[in-house]
Amino acid sequence: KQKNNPNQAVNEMSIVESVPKTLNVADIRSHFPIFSYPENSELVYLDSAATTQRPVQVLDAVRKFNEEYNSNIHRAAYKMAEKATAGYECARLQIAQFIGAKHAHEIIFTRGATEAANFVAYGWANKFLKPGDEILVTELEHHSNLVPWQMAAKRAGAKLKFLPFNANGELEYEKLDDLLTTCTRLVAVTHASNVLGTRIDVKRIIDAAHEIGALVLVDGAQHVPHSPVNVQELDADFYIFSGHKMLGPMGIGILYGKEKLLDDMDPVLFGGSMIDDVQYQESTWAELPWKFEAGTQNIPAVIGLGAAIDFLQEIGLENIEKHNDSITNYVLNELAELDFVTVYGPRQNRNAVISFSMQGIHAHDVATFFDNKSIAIRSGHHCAKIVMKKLNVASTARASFYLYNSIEEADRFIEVLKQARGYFAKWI
Ligand code: C6P
Repeated sequence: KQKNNPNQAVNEMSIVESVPKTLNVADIRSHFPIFSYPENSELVYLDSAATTQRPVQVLDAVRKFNEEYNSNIHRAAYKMAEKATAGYECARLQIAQFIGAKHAHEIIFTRGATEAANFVAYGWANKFLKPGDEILVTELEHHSNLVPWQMAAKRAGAKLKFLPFNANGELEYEKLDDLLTTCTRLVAVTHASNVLGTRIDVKRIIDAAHEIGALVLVDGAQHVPHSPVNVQELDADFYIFSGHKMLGPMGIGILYGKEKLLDDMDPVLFGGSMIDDVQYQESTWAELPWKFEAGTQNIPAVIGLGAAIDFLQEIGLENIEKHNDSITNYVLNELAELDFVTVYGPRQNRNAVISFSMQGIHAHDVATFFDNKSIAIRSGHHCAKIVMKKLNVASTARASFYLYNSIEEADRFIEVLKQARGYFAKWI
């Protein structure tokens, strides 16, 4: 079932009256075929921080490309390939506008946020990082915005330093002044923690880093799907995120970089499409953005990501943020009543990602119990082992909510949590 205008849903009251609503969840859900698939009739999907579901508009855009104009871009003289090229480049422009970039050529397509971080770690750090230089990361980073910097620091003989978080899950911003030195070349920081939900004041970090001449890479993988972002207002030097966490297809991500920085960087992948000229022993590189896009790209995924952005914009990121905040507050209030649950992360100013432990029960057992009740949550270290070490746990269970989750689903989550307590009681 395809509705034409998801925007109609905005600001309508939903079925549950007790919580302020900004989205009509039932209407939103009707755009997501996965929820009407018979096998998923009971599904409560609470793992959107890992990957989001896709609306029919995105699936259609990908299918249309494959069925109607599948062809390679930038290299053919026939109309169908021109259409594919136009779709691909329009999506780039759309993404540039979506995150407030100055130029479309500052948007580089990658496989995901992970590959985008690695592009900077190889293309920028390999070229500019010297022995004795410093990179500052935070203890909240996902491995994708940590391990590339560990490796880059090792390759260059540079030092990796950490901005800690406190017991509340907030960064200790007051330590920035001490940690940023004249040797700091790059700060790599997440915009929102995928474990604790903490929203980071990246503007404060960017301003402090720029004062001493360091660059800042922001990992927006958990921020872009949930809140508006403007890379120029932030003055971020690099900004990375993944399409599949924002209703788009898998296998597509974005590296945003300021024009001058991308121009100065070396390409990371070499081959077709990224050259200007090729001689027997030497080659020169195409201009931005193509210098970084070697080989045939994931063209349908780019076009699908464009459709995902259309969908998000029709609903409005502000409305999505309000909806997520209201569900998060609701669940946190309910959890606060349960003495057998430990919730990690700040109480306020946080994303709809709720990591928790149940007294005496392993996180994987909790997740399996939920799965048996058709509720999909994640358990494990969430690719953030430093966070786990700091919390002194091996793993947590994690429920994450998005625009298609309802208060009824939140209630079901709480109800099953209570059932789990009863079920496991005999072993505790
Ligand atoms: N976090 C999660 O369940 P990729 O895999 O490249 O699309 O995204 C990596 C990534 C980078 N930064 C942050 C903050 C992330 O949360 C993620 C992906 C998923 O939390 C999978 S581990």
